[in-house]
Amino acid sequence: MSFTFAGSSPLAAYGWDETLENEFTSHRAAGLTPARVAAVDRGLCDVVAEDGPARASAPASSPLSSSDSPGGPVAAPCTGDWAALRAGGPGGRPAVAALLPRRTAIVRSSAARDSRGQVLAANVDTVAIAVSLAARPDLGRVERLLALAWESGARPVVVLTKADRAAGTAGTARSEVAAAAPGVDVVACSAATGDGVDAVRAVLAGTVVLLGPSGAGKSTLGNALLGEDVLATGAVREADGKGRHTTVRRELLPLPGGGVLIDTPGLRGVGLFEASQGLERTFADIEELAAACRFGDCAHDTEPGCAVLAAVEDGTLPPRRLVSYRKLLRENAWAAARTDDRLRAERENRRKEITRWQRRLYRERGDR
Ligand SMILES: Nc1nc2c(ncn2[C@@H]2O[C@H](COP(=O)(O)OP(=O)(O)O)[C@@H](O)[C@H]2O)c(=O)[nH]1
Ligand SMILES: [Mg+2]
Ligand SMILES: [Zn+2]
Repeated sequence: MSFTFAGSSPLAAYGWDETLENEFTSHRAAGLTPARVAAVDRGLCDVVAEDGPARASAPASSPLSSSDSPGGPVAAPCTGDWAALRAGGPGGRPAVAALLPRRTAIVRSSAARDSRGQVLAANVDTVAIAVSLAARPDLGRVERLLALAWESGARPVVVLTKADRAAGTAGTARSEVAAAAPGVDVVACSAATGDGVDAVRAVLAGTVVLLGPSGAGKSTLGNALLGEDVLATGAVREADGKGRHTTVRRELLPLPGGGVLIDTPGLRGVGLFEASQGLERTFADIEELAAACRFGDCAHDTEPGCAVLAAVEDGTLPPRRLVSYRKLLRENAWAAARTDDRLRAERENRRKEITRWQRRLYRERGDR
């Protein structure tokens, strides 16, 4: 293999660049080849390799824990990862031998009862949060997804979908969403009529992931951006019958004007996972106000001289937003405490193991 110039790599359309090529040097030397992971299910993953799409075997999917180094040997591949493939793995398939370090990772708290994070997608540059204008926007969900997006290291944008169904409420919805998303581009479009799709295109860069609830119009917008109907949409799903929405399949496709699109199935609950910085960005307006509170540890509750409460009172800060901020902070702290408990338990187990090992060692010495 001799794709030493990244621009000439067949993976360039999938985001392969010079920096990645450099990071891959030792893998090349070891006879491995790069591939981007499109979807993962049950120990196998769909990848796009230099010679085209392939199905590769992957290490058992253990969710990434906070203590694992991202991209380290224990991390299971996820959509968007750059993998190093070894030819002729189990079953004659290529095998994922290593992952390149993740530039960004969208992590939510896993549905499982353990306290680990689950990586939804890796190496994402833009998180497009889809909000349907056909209903009243769920601002709390927007804020939750914004926190997840900011925390990942990617840049969030909000896409208001189905503008053709907004029925005169688009303006209100738009300003409400904008107030819930300070510093974030908010763009309205209709994939049905094509209105605003160019404006959406203009705020997307690099690898883009579409996030939002099922039915928000993500796949339909994805098809509009791709210029062809390749993603299964709601209508298709209904015709297909049940089951499709239960898959965790994610698609990764090159966009015509450059960049890569990752479509995701609707996410039911998205729990925050170690998202303190993401919350700070999401609620930058409140954080800024808080700097002017009389007390440094003001909880913006009943304290005198609270600048946040003053802003609520004079109408500059919607009370809903303060409630949402508190709720998400609490949830994040709770998840962090769970993680701490787990780490403590792991440390304790390790300590016990070492003690056992030492006892055995002493016993063996004593036997001699
Ligand atoms: N009127 C209208 N309907 C849309 C638009 N975009 C999507 N839909 C419909 O909304 C439903 C859900 O769309 P889909 O793209 O599958 O949503 P997803 O679950 O977020 O991927 C489908 O019936 C689409 O036809 C739009 O711009 N206008
Ligand atoms: Mg969809
Ligand atoms: Zn305060």
